[in-house]
Amino acid sequence: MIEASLSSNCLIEMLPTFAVLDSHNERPDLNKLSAYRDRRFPGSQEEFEEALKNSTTVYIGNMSFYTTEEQVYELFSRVGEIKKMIMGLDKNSKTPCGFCFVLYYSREDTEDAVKYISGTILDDRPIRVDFDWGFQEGRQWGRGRSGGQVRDEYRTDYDPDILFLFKSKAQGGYGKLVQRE
Ligand code: GTA
Repeated sequence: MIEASLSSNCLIEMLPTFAVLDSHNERPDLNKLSAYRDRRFPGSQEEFEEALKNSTTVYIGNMSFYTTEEQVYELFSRVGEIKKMIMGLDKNSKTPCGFCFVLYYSREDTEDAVKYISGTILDDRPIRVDFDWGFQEGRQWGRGRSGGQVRDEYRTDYDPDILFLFKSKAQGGYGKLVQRE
């Protein structure tokens, strides 16, 4: 079990999270390995589920845009040795846009990352750790029309972390589509 720790770069609070969180409302979903279905997965639902069962890759969502690779490495290497880490980037600005993929060597470490790290606070945000079917070139880019993650375009709550998506701070950190209303 990971212990709570406070370091200069990274504030981590362990929460008792033992279930996968739903990708829409971030509530635990006890029946599924992942509530998320990648619409670009090149296969059937059965193949997708099989890939999730065997995968050694996790997706991390709801990250601060300011969290660094070093911070992610520091947290996720607590459950096992990391093979590779890929920060999610805005496809236009090429800057971090709130997600990341971590690839482990072992399935056990992958499961521990989902079990023990999902729901912890990293840079003041509860991160979501989800099983992933496997990283492929291209998946590091946000798929939203504005370049970032799709979810940020539909966000209806205020999020100070996404201020820099907009030209002026006065515009605030609501989702892009919400702002146009
Ligand atoms: N393993 O939960 C995930 C996950 N997410 C959210 C993204 N990725 C994920 N991988 C795993 N688990 O490689 C991966 C994608 C891609 C990269 C960037 O991260 O496979 P993206 O977020 O920009 O695009 O992905 P994606 O995932 O194709 O967008 P999608 O599925 O349309 O929507 C994602 C979320 O946005 C939804 O779950 C929902 O919360 C929100 N959303 C989408 N449409 C609406 C809408 N109309 N109204 C409100 N919310 C919406």
